[in-house]
Amino acid sequence: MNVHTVSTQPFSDQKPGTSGLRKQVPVFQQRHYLENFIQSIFNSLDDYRGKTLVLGGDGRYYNRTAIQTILKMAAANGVGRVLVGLGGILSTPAASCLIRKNQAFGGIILSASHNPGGPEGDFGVKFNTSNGGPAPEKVTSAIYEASKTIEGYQIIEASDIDLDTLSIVQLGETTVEVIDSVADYADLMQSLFDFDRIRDFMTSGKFRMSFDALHAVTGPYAKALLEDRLGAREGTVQNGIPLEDFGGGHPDPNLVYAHDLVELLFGDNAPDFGAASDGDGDRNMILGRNFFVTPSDSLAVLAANATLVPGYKDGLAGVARSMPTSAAVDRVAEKLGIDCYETPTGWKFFGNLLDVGKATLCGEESFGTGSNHVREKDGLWAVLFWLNILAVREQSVEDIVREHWKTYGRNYYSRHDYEAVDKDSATALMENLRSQLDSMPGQTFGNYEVKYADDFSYTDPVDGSVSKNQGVRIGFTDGSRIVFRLSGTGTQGATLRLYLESYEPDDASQHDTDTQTALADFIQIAEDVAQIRKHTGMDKPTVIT
Ligand code: G16
Repeated sequence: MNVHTVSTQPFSDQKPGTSGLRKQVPVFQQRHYLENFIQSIFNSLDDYRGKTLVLGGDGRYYNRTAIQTILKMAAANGVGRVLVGLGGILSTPAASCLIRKNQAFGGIILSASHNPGGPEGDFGVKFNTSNGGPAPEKVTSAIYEASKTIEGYQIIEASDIDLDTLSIVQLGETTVEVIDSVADYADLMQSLFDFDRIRDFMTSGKFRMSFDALHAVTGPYAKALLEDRLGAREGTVQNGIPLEDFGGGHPDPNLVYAHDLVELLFGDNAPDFGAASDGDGDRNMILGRNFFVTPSDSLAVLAANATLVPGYKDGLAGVARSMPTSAAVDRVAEKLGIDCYETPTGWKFFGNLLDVGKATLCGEESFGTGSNHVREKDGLWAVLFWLNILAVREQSVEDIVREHWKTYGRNYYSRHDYEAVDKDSATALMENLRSQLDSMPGQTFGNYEVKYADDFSYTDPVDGSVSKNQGVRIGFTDGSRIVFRLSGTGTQGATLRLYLESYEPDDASQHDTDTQTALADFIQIAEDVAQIRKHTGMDKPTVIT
């Protein structure tokens, strides 16, 4: 085998963020940039030689090039077997499923998630560990440390392999298997949900749905599951062919970027159910006819209805949500008498809770929901969960959510994003907020009294690790809340996220207010305490979800 050690110099910017290393494509195209990071992953691990690695990505620009390089580096570094998705395609949850099923030591997933793709768009590399989940902070820190001192990387000289044919080939001592990207994942879904019942419902003539894959990775998965296995009419899956630039769109399933689906569901003769997923298939948006389900409410509804679904019929061990996610699921947990955990933003923080069985369902306001079936959030899983509930309850999405609010109360919730803000200005805004925290408790703003104000810190209940500075929270005595944090996934400047939440108890007459109107007082308080306009130079958010 022809192994070369190529001399290189460290790059100073290879610190993984909320979800892997995400940069603009030209950054990854710099000489040795990708190779340095991949070698740093291998250098930070022990005990992987001779074992299995899962490899694939969301099909965005640079996916195929990177896969060929990584295969040759895996061979040079002594990986025993690499499972790579056909065409280089693997959704993030499918990769997690494969890692677990094949007892792989980990997976490398190539994706910048919901960020746009194409030659000027974003690219990313995530490393997942043997439980199938995103590498925890201690692993990403070790990779970063390795990237700061790297002097060379190893690669074999070999021809590119054919990624478009199911095959088993040798690359040096390493076996490379090009595998079906969809089958194992689809089988796992079929083991969790009542496919017979969903199929009957889907073909009953009483129900119509539309799924928008946004030209990203879920197209082939959604077609196989919804149209082939569940009998949805052909054409249910829109934009189902993954494209390198996602058709020029922004593969983020929210009200702004999935606008075609939103228009359809809010238009005349709308279908009963609409859903979309993101670049790498881990996010989801759920819509009913003329109705948007917030991700926080979606998590709460899934938790409250879990026993209707075969895979969860025995109930939930516990639930978990990220700190900025609304407390809607907390109220369900309280009623069910199960624990509810509040973690920092980032799916990696759910890993330990899922591994030791403290939580069964997890969710985030950023359109992520999932369970212990894999160790990633899972867009299509959430869609199938909703379909299973709809098939059993035979009510509209809106009726199900309204009944939920009647039982548990409504957590009005919204997120305001200020994108591409100057980094120093964003840091100054956060510092200014932090400097006010000690004096805030007891202060009143209009009708609201501050109960607590802090910078969220989390101690993992399983391994005791502590994660500090995870977002500034200002909580009021009536249960309302404002949270500020800077995104860890953006690639241009800084993105300020402002999360707003207010609680209206179980009086249905109070559940019809427009969300931004219901939150208007808190939007103003946020401006007063953080001086967002002054610091960002913007007079309104760039995205409201
Ligand atoms: C990633 C993480 C999520 C997180 C989200 C938002 O999602 O996996 O756990 O909630 O980023 O992060 P931020 O607010 O820091 O931008 P994805 O779908 O981009 O992998």
